[in-house]
Amino acid sequence: MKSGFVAVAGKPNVGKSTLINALMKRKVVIVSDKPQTTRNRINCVLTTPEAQIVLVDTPGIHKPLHKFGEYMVKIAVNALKGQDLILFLIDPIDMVRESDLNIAKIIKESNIPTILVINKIDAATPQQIQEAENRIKPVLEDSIIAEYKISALTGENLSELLEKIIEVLPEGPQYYPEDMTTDRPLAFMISEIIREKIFHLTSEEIPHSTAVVVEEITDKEDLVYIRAEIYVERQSQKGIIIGQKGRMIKKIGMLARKELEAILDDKVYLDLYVKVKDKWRQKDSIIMNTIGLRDDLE
Ligand SMILES: Nc1nc2c(ncn2[C@@H]2O[C@H](COP(=O)(O)OP(=O)(O)OP(=O)(O)O)[C@@H](O)[C@H]2O)c(=O)[nH]1
Ligand SMILES: [Mg+2]
Repeated sequence: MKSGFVAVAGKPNVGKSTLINALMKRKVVIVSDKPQTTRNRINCVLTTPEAQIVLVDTPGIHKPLHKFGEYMVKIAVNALKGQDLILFLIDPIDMVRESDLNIAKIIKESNIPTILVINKIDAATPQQIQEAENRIKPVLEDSIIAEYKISALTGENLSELLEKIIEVLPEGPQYYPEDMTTDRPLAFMISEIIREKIFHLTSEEIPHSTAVVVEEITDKEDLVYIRAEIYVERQSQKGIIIGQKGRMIKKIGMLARKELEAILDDKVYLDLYVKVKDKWRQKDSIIMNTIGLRDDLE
C-alpha cells in the first residue's frame, strides 16, 4: 500500500480547502470566499484500494495583524514539516504576489518534494496562468517535481493530480482506520460548520472577529442537543450576529442545523449563544484554551 501525508499550502483564498473536498469527493472542511477561513491544521483521510492519502489542510500563510493571525501562520508553517509531499496552490486570478514568493521560499527550504498546483483555471485567462507560472517557477526552481493546472471547483485535471500524488507517495502503513475522514473531534467539526455559516452570512471584520466553541453535545432520545458559543470581540458585533429580531442568528442556526442533521443522520437541536470576549484575538488564554490551537503550535 502507498501512503503518506500531503500538506496543501498557499496563501489565503487560493482554494486549498475546496481542493481537499474535491479530492475527498465530499465536504470535509469549510470553504468561503473570504480569506483566512481555515484556522487549524486538519488532516483529511482519503483511503482508496491502493493508497491512503492524508490531505493536510492548513491556514493560508499571510502577514499576520494580530496574535491569532501569527498563530495561524505558525500552524501552517509547522504543518509542512516532516510531510511526504506538498501541494503548493497558486491563484492566477489574484496574481502571484509577495506572499506567494515567501511561501515558495519556505517550501524550497523545507526540501520536501512539491507539486505546483495552479488552481482556478476555469476562471483565469491563459495570460494570467502564464504570468503566474513565470513569476513563481524561478523561485521554486528544482523543488517542484510536477505541475498541474486544475480547477478545484469544476474538477478539471483532478484525477490526473490524484494519480500523480499516489505515484510519488512511498510504500507505507495505513495510518488511520479506513472509515475515518478527519483527525479532528466531532465538536471541532461542528464548530467549523457553524463558523462557515457566519463567514457566508456576514462581512467585513465580523467573520474574522468570530470564533465558535461547542460546549455540549448530548444524544437525546429523538435528537442530538448541541450547545455552542459564538465569540465576538465587541458588543456591536454581537448585535450584528444576532440581527434584527434575532434574524441573523436564526439563519446561521438553521443553515448549520440542516448540515449537521445530514452529517449526524439525526434530528439536531442547535442552541447558539453569542458572547463578547474583548479582543480575544490578542489573548493567549482564549486562543489556546477554547479555540484549541495548542497542539499544532508546539
Ligand atoms: N473559480 C474558481 N473558484 C475557486 C476554485 N477553487 C476555489 N475557489 C473559490 O475560492 C474561494 C476560496 O476557497 P477556499 O477553498 O476557502 O480557499 P482556501 O485556500 O482554503 O482559503 P483559506 O482557508 O482562507 O486559506 C471560494 O470562494 C472558492 O469557491 C476554482 O477552481 N475556481
Ligand atoms: Mg481553507
